[in-house]
Amino acid sequence: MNETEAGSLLESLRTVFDGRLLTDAHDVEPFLNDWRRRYRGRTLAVAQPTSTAAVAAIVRWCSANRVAVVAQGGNTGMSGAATPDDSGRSLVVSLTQMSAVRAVDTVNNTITVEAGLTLAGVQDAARAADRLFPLSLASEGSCTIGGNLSTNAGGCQVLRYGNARELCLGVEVVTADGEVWNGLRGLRKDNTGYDLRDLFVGAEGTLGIITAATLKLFPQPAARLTALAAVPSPREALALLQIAQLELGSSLTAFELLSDVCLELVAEAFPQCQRPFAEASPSYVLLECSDPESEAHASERFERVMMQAFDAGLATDAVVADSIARSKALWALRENVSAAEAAFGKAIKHDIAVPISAIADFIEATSAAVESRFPGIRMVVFGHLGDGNLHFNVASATRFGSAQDESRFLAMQEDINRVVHDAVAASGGSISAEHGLGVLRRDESARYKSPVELELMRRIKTVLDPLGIMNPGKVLPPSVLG
Ligand code: FAD
Ligand code: 2HG
Ligand code: ZN
Repeated sequence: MNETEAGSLLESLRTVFDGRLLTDAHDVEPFLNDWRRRYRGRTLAVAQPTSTAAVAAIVRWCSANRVAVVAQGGNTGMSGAATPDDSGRSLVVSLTQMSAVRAVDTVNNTITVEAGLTLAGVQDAARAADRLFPLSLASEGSCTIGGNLSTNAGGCQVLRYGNARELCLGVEVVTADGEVWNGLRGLRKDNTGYDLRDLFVGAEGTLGIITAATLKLFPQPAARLTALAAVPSPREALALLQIAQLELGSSLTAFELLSDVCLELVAEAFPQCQRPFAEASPSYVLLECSDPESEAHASERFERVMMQAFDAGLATDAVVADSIARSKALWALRENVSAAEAAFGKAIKHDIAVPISAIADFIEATSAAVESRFPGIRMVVFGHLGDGNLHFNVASATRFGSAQDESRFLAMQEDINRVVHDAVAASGGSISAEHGLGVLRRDESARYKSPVELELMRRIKTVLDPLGIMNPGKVLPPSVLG
């Protein structure tokens, strides 16, 4: 699009939206790249509405002028879904100025918030009402609840509380033709036909814009205990999971796997975050127990788990955090893995789910297959073992010496994906457990879905967004949309 056309479109947009509109190249820059800096796009401008009515007016204008709408929250997504394409005929609609807490109901145990509130903001508002909002991601200081719902984010507490979809009772949405659907129901039971809420959750902004949500709240646990156990391999980690689930039941709120490479990267990038053991171990498990009674009760139960693990030779060492500071330090080892990996250079990421029973075999066989076929790489394997979700990332074994080195490495992505994703499909798994498809996994996903599933998705997309203006190029490939 040339400058004159862009100028007259912006002038026209101004007649329906008098709020904050960023057009200066410097101001717009942060909205044009994804967190991993794998994608870059262009935009007409960045609109920052402060009300649902303003979002609706903007989308109506986009629909009338055939301008694409790219909703953006904290821009922390891992699949390039919030980055506009390079046509320049997209408007980024940033929701971050819509961050009000609309209501807290401690009897119904619900909170209603605007989409641009950060996840940490939702957690804080819940805490202020003596409740827990359990969704928990390392990006929680920047990601927004609208982005969490639109990606159906997972994180470190899914084992006990479920993913974003399971925590959401209702949504308010601006549809692709600029209508407002108020679906902010705080009901645990509602069987009145097709579940529209669940269409918008996980849609990555391709069906509408979520402007507010009603979410479930839980009681705050009386105590939280965190431990890091050194284990010989993921197989022992899996056996430890079974013991922990039997002993702790629903008090087991996190069960995260880390390979030693992950801790090596974290220690290098964050010198204050060192392994708490004298000797390195091939793998580690980070466990969290949220106890409804007391810290003493939690400790007792945790001790039983660890004694059984040592007796059965499943764990070789363990530390239990005896203070909030120590617990935070253990969590930092886990939460800093992505940032440490990124500091080392770009990685080829896989966000896979397989049945938990298949996970140890999957890690062993698929790591060996990738390592033997692609010399010069190293596996960075970590994730939410308790949910059967691994970040099965492939990084370069050495730092990139030049941009060409990096491109050569990234050029292996398709071949590496084939090995990993074929193994996932053979295990009955999913190639995106929690990060969504965006552009990164759009074509990969279409490859593994059945024609019937793709056709149903195509029909949903074309009915809800007949002009194809909602985040085009994401989730479904053009070959499917026709
Ligand atoms: P954005 O990145 O801005 O957008 C993501 C997608 O949602 C895009 O398709 C966008 O168009 C759409 N969108 C955003 N807001 C709206 C809206 N209001 N209405 C409609 N569509 C919208 N993810 C996990 O699942 N688990 C993790 O453990 C996890 N850990 C992470 C750790 C780090 C360090 C980082 C950087 C990311 C991590 N993520 C994780 C990924 C990311 O934080 C999540 O996907 C998060 O849910 C994205 O929220 P956001 O507000 O940043 O969304
Ligand atoms: C996590 O679990 C996130 O830390 C990010 O989902 C995973 O960086 C990744 O691959
Ligand atoms: Zn994750």
